[in-house]
Amino acid sequence: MLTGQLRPTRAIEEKTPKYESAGSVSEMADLLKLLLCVAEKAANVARVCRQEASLFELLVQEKTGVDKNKKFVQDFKTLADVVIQEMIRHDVGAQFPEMIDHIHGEESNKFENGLGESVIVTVCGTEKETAALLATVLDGDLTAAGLLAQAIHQDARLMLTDTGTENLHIPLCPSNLGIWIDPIDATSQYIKGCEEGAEGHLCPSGLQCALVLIGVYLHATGEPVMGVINQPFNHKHTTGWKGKHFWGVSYGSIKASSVLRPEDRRAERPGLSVVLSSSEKQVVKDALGPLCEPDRLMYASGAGNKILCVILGLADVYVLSEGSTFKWDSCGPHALLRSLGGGMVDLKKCLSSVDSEGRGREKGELTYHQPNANCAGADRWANQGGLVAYLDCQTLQTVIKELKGKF
Ligand code: 2IP
Ligand code: CA
Repeated sequence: MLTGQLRPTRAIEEKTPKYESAGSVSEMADLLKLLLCVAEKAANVARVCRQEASLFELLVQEKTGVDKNKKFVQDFKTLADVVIQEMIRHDVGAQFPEMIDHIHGEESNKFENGLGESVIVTVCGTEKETAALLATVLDGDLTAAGLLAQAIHQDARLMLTDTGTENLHIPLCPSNLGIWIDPIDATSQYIKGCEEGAEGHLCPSGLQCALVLIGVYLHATGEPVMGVINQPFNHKHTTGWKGKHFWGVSYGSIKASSVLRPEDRRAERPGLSVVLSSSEKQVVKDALGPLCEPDRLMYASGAGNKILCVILGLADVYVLSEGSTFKWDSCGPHALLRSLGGGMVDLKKCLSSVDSEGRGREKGELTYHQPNANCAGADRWANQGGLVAYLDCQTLQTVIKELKGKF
């Protein structure tokens, strides 16, 4: 069974907004539990795709020459992503029908097979029907389709029993919420499948970087209020890979999380630890390097993985100067950061709103409800101005002050 350090709190204080519309406050605890269960089922699908030979072959297959033309237009890894996303949409929609039109993800569920036929990949009423549908985009591979359908049709509610979320009371109504899903973040690390990292340490690359990310936001303001992260490959057991999950809730003064806020080590370690993408600009590396303790300017794969490093205190801050992440990458982990008193800002906005001391009124927290104007496709939902993920406002200020005017 998966574990997480549970620290659910349920203070509903004066600053907490009033309940938004009719319904039961325990609905939100039910939603969180469901999201934890579907994320666990998603993690299981991700593990099954690597464990079962017939799926694994498809996953790592490099299609070349004639074979490439004969096979499906999209890759199996895209299909695995789509299947997981649709499974989450299906399971959440079954329990919360009012949310079904507001569940968004990275992938489109429209698939083309080698015959040029368009197929909408979805979860059907029965395992048999889903297997038949998947076979049409898997070039008639009934074994692979059957294995996937079996994993998809497991009862999510049985996946996790004790989530520690039962006593949460959050005055929100599901019909006022939207969901962002990243079925598997750091897909390239998932495909490569290197077994490198150790639990409790920052993982620069490898299977541990692959994460299932689910975030819930308010339609009205775009504020992230609930986040679930599932790490399908947390550590290896004699019986195979075991996962781990993390959750957080932040709404007004209600803050609850499965993670304990990391201790403030600034007194004993005055320098910072910063995690960046290996493709980060040299000017950013040069600016942040001198702020760091020796060897604490670090690089890691996966946007979600880097934010998780901040959540767990393995890095003080994650800085990204490019618009290469999307709402589905950041929404869930952002809610977790907020549940611990931190946050995630748009780097460009933050830089333009502060003075040379890094002080300013508007931090520019990322929001999740509005697409970028004049953009098409995935770019509509890019975090265009880059981002900074932090737990401590002082750290954010230090970083922003250093980067101001540098690029
Ligand atoms: C990717 C993935 C990449 C990340 C990129 C994300 O998502 O997390 O690793 O780049 O920003 O969009 P980097 O590792 O350089 O931070 P996906 O794997 O889902 O495409
Ligand atoms: Ca991603």
